[in-house]
Amino acid sequence: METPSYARDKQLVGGAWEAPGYIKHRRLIGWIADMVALCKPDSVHWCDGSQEEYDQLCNLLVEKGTFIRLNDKLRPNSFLARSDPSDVARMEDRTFICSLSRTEAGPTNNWVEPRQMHKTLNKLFDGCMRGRTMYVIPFSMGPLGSHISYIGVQLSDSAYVAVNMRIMTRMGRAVYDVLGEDGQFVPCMHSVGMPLEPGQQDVPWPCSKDEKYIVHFPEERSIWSYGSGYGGNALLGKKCFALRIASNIARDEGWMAEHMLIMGVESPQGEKTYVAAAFPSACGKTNFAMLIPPPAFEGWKVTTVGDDIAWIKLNSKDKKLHAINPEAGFFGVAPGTNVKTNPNAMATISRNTIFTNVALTPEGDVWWEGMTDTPPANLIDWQGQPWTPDCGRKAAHPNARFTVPASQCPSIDPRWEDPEGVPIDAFIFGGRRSTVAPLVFQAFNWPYGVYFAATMGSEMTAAAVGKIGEVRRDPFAMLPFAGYHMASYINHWLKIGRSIPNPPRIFLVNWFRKDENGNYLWPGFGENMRVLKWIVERAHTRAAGLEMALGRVPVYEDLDWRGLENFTREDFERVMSVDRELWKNEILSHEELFIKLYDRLPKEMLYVRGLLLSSLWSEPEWVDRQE
Ligand code: TSX
Ligand code: MN
Repeated sequence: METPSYARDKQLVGGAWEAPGYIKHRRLIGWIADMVALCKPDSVHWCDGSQEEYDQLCNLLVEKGTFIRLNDKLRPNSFLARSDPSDVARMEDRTFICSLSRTEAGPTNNWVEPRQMHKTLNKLFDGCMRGRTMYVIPFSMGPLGSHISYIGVQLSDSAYVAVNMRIMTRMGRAVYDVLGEDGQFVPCMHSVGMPLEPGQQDVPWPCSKDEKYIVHFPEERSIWSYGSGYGGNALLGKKCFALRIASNIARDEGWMAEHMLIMGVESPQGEKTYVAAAFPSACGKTNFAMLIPPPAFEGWKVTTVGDDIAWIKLNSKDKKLHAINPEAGFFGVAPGTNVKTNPNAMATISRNTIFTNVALTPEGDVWWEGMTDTPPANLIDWQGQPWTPDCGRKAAHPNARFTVPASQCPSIDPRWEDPEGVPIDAFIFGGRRSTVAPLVFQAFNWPYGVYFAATMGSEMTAAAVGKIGEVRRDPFAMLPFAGYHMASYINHWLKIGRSIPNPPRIFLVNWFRKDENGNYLWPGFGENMRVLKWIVERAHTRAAGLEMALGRVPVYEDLDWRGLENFTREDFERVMSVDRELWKNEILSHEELFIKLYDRLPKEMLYVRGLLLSSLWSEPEWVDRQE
C-alpha cells in the first residue's frame, strides 16, 4: 500500500511513530497523525491486545509504582492501583454533551457550543503528552464482527487505561481487520493532563487536579476526555461510548443503548427467559445480575449476560428485541461485595483482576468494607496509610472498583458473546425507595411502563452526592448517560414500543422498602428470585396478576414461598401495600421532572399521569339505601 502523504508528513510512517503495516485505514492513520502532532508524546505504542503485551504493561505499571502486584498464591495475576485522592469517581459536573444546539443536549446535560469546546480542548491537549507514551487502543464494543457491534479507537497517555481497556472491551489487532480500509470508528481522545518536563519525576497516579473535561460531540461521534485517569472518565468505551454516544447512534438507527444488566432465567424444565433490568447506582445491579436462587428453588438457574450496559435491537427473524452486552468485563464497586451478597462476583475476582482504591492486607491480598465482618489486622488503606478500625477513616474508598474479565464469572451465560444477542421478554426497573413503592408490579402496557421508568426515583445513600434520603429522579437510570435531550429519549422508548408487534413486558421493583422502625421489609438478594420467577411467568402470560391502581400485582399465593415460610402473608401485604395518599403526592412530585423536560415531553406522560390520578382517587363509602 502506498504511504498516505499526511502520514508521511507527520512522520507516522518511516519516522519515530511508524504505524504498523497491518493498519490499512487512511483516515485512522491521518487522525492519529494529527493527534500525535497535537499532544506531542515522546513515543507511540500500538496496542496489539496480546497477553504478552498486557503482562509487559502491568510490569511497567509495577515499576512506575502505579500497580502493586498482589500475592500470587492468594490473588494470582492481580494488581492494586491507588488513585490520586482527587480522582476517585465520575465527574458529572465536568461532563459535557456538545451537540450543535443547546436544546438537543436538553436541560439535564451540561452543554458548551462545540466550536468553543474544541478551542478549549485544543489548548489543553496541545503538548499534553510531553514526556509520556501515547497508547493507541483499538477496541470493539460488542463481539468482534457482530452486526450489533461498533468500533472505537482510544488514544491515551495512561498504561493503566490500556490494561483496563483490554479487560473491559475486545481490544487488539483483530479490530483493524474488521475496520479494513474505510470502516467506521469512534475517535476517543484521552489524556491524564499531566505532561512531564524534561527530568520531572512522574507520580503513581498522574492526573490534572484543577482541569477535568469529559466531552462528547454527538454529531461528530467523538469523545475527548482530559484530566482524569479514573473509571468512566477514562475508560471511554464504557459510559462515554456505549451509553452517551451510542444512545445518539441508537436513536438515529432505531435501536436502544441502555444502562441495563442482562440476565437469563432457566426453569427446571429447561425453559430460558432473558430479562434486562435498569437500576440507578447503589441498588445492587451487579448483585442482581449474578443472583443465586435460594436452595428451595432447585433446578432454577440465573445466568449473567452483562451487569451494566445493554444494546438492544429488533431481530428481523423473530421480531423480538435482542440484547447484547457491549462490554467484555465487569468494572464493579468492591465495597459491600462479599460471599453472601454476591458469591459469583467473589469467585470472578479470585484472579486476573485489577483492584483500584481498595485496602491492602499484610499478606498482599485485598480488603474492603463489607467483605468480612471484622477487618484483618494491619491493613494499609486505599491511600497507602496504615489503617485501624478505630481511625475514623474508610479502609477502601466507597467507590473502589474491580476490573475483571466477564468470562471468569461462574454464572456467565453460554450465549453472552452471541453476535445475534439474546431475546428479551421483560424489562425491569427499580429504585431505592424506603417508602411508597411496592415490592413489584407489572405496568398495564408499554406506555404505562415508560411512565414509571421515566419517573423512577432513588433515595440518596451516603455514597452519592446530595441529601441523604432525598429522592432523585433518574429516568431509566439514564440521567447521567443519555447523550441527548432526556424527553426525546423517553419519546424514543415510546416509538420503539409502537414498532414491535409484541414488546417485552415492563415491571417495576423495589427491594428497599422499610417499616416505621427503619427495618427492611424484604430480605432481598437471592430471595429476589421469588419475584423474578413471577416476572418470568407473567412475561409468558402464565402467572396470575391482579389489576390494581398502578398495574398488575401478585397476591400472596402467586409467589413461590418454598424455603421462606416465615415470611407471612401479612409481611407480604406490607411490602406490597400502596398508600393512595402517598401515591397522589408521588405523582404530583413527578411534575417537577415534567416541567424540566416540558419542551419535548411526550404527551403520553401527561395522559398516563391523568389516568393514574383517576385510579388512585378513593371514593367515599357506598351508602346502601335499602337499609
Ligand atoms: O444488592 C442488593 N440487592 C440485590 C441483590 C440481588 N442489595 C445491596 C444494595 C447495595 C448495593 C440489597 N440490600 C438488597 C438487594 O436485594 N436488599 C437490600 C436491603 C437489605 C439489606 C440487608 C438485609 C436485608 C435487606 N439483611 C438481612 O436481611 C439479614
Ligand atoms: Mn452503571
